[in-house]
Amino acid sequence: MARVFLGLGSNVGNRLLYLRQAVDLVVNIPGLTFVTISPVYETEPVGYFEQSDFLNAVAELNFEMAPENLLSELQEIERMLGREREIRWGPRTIDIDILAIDALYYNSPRLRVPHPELANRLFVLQPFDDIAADYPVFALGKTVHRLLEMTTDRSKIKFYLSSQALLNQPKEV
Ligand code: A4P
Ligand code: MG
Repeated sequence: MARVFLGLGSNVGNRLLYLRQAVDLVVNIPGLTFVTISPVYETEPVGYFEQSDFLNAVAELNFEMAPENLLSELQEIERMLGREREIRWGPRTIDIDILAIDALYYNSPRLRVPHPELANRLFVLQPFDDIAADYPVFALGKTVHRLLEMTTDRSKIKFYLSSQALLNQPKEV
């Protein structure tokens, strides 16, 4: 059984609904069990600025499968939630990134673990710190909390919703 942390982000349409649906689909992947999820933060876009603010959260799960199979499952969920979006809005209703898996360092053309941008993103590190401050990201030689203290990302993020309120959100509108 391995421990995995996933980063979830949405900035199109009903962002909270997409987050809620993504969590629901993720926890139903066979071989995966839900452990916890962080609060939701509203975050200004990092990288390219001509887009709306994101809602971001980090989830912890246990799983038993090959990392690339997990990625395939997550990409299938992105497609499922994205399909609706393609009709209505254009790109990016939900993004699911694998942030870290136990002490694994993994580097293939399809998958890099830990996520290469992990240390540079406040919108990941703050929710990650909320649920697993002491988790050692071995490949980076530091705990999540230390990475949060050290990051140079100064983009704006603000608390948006508790994890309990997220889990109590309706899964449909
Ligand atoms: N891939 C490699 N490693 C991983 C991993 N650890 N987890 C590959 C997930 N995927 C991984 O991802 C592109 C390819 O990365 C995949 O085919 C997979 O094989 P994608 O999700 O299809 O495309 P993307 O997300 O547009 O690209 P990228 O480079 O992953 O972007 P990011 O890093 O996900 O950033 N600002 C705020 N505030 N909040 C956000 O959530 N997100 C982004 C997207 C930009 N700015 C943001 C946010
Ligand atoms: Mg991505």
